[in-house]
Amino acid sequence: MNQKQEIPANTILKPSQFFKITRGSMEGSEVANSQRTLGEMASYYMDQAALQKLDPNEIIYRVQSHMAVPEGSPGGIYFGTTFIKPGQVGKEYFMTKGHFHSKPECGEYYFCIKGTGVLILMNRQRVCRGEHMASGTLHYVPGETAHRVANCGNEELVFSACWPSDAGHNYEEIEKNGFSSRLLEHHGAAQLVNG
Ligand code: PAN
Ligand code: ZN
Repeated sequence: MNQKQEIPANTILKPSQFFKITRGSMEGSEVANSQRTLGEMASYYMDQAALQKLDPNEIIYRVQSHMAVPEGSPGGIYFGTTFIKPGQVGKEYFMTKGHFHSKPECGEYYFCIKGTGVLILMNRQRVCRGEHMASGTLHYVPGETAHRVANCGNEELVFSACWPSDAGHNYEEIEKNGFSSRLLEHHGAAQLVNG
């Protein structure tokens, strides 16, 4: 997929990959797609009784990505868009799994295309903070910081990201210990709450 044919000097190529700015969607032969269902993320949510009433096959979020170099290559960068459905498991908003990077010092940019949400950041001391996301917000995720996004709006939340090709994803730590705070609905508003 990533093997490029030799291109004669001075050729001006037609674009082959596309990023639809207003929608965040990506198109092109090199765009990869993945998705996460509620069932795959069951252990991530607090309210297991509420979870049992929902369809485990429901897709909570999907990711499109363009990874121009093999995974793990030093010096490259990746680009992707995440689409998170609106919804809740009990009081907890639909969210991504969240992760530290396997190469923990690697940072990342997130920027919001549409919808509203909160970027939840947790440092190595397990202290969390949030940043509001809405169309046009730009977020820098520093190294050594776990990151997760929750959709607290009524429409799909779409954000794009750019990260180093050798950052990798360490999901295990979050799968085991979670984040120290959750984004919960309280009287109609989103709040970060310990637990
Ligand atoms: C993003 C995330 C994407 C999905 O591209 O991978 O939003 O979230 P999870 O990977 O936590 O399921 C990113 O942070 N890349 O490094
Ligand atoms: Zn990341």
